[in-house]
Amino acid sequence: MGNRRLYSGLFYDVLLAKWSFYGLKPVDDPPKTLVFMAVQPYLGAVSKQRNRPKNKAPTPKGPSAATPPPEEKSGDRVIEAQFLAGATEVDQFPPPVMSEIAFAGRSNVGKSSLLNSLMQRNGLVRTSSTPGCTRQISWFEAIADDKANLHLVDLPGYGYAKRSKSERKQWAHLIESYLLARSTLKGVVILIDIRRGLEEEEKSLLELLEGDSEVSRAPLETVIVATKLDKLSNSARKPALAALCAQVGRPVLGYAAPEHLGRRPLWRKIRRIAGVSLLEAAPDQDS
Ligand SMILES: Nc1nc2c(ncn2[C@@H]2O[C@H](COP(=O)(O)OP(=O)(O)O)[C@@H](O)[C@H]2O)c(=O)[nH]1
Ligand SMILES: [Mg+2]
Repeated sequence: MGNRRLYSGLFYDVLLAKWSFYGLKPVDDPPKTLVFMAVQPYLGAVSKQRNRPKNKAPTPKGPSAATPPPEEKSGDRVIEAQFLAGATEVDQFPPPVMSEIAFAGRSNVGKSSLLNSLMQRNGLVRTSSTPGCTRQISWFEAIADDKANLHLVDLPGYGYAKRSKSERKQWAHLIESYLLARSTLKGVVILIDIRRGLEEEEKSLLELLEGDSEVSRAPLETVIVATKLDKLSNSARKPALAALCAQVGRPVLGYAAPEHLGRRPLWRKIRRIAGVSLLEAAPDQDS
């Protein structure tokens, strides 16, 4: 600022000197502040020029510099998720209009938490520390940032000892009607608590899906996910996953819902199974 005043003072003196050189005298002495205002834009340009670091080109101006690059749509981010329908009876099933991926596992295995984590929503699927709360099949819709649409289906938990025999029978009928006959069902994710390993219920579920039961739908893929990985120490995780892998005789994906650990590989896998993958060539990475 001091410099600017000095410059404007000098400019004023030069102006007066020029006038007197031509034998002129200013009729009205122009006030110094007016002269300062007149020369200020030039002084600004001079000081900007002086402050610019050497060897650095001036930043280009214009619309291209102001517009940020378009956001990359990886298909991994869920931009919309909602509850679609619930059914406790077969005749309440919604019409089969979109590829579906079902999630099965014993009560308290972490199914609701994993679904919330996958859909990147807190509390969309009700979680509970009391086993056996969910008695209905629930359909959810998740739309990814590349507009891919997936229907995720939460199956009621099994293996809850306090259920009556008739309730178990009703459960089996509901589940079997869905798993064996749903025309849009493309894959089933079976959740197993990493600390419990494979138990009778999971074995019979695999048998139901892959055995010679009478099915009226296309063949589907099964995915095994080990939940609550964070309950094990870092060093115990790998051996536990390897042991479960050997037990089920196929690859196992690990998951820890609180940290969303394992989300991306599972999300990409179910997208591929549902036939809405844009990422065939992209390698699976942990999130
Ligand atoms: N530490 C940990 N707790 C979990 C995880 N997933 C679920 N839980 C907890 O386990 C309990 C049952 O989870 P929920 O998702 O309701 O299980 P669901 O009955 O299979 O649907 C809840 O208290 C959750 O907070 C996980 O990955 N890590
Ligand atoms: Mg649940």
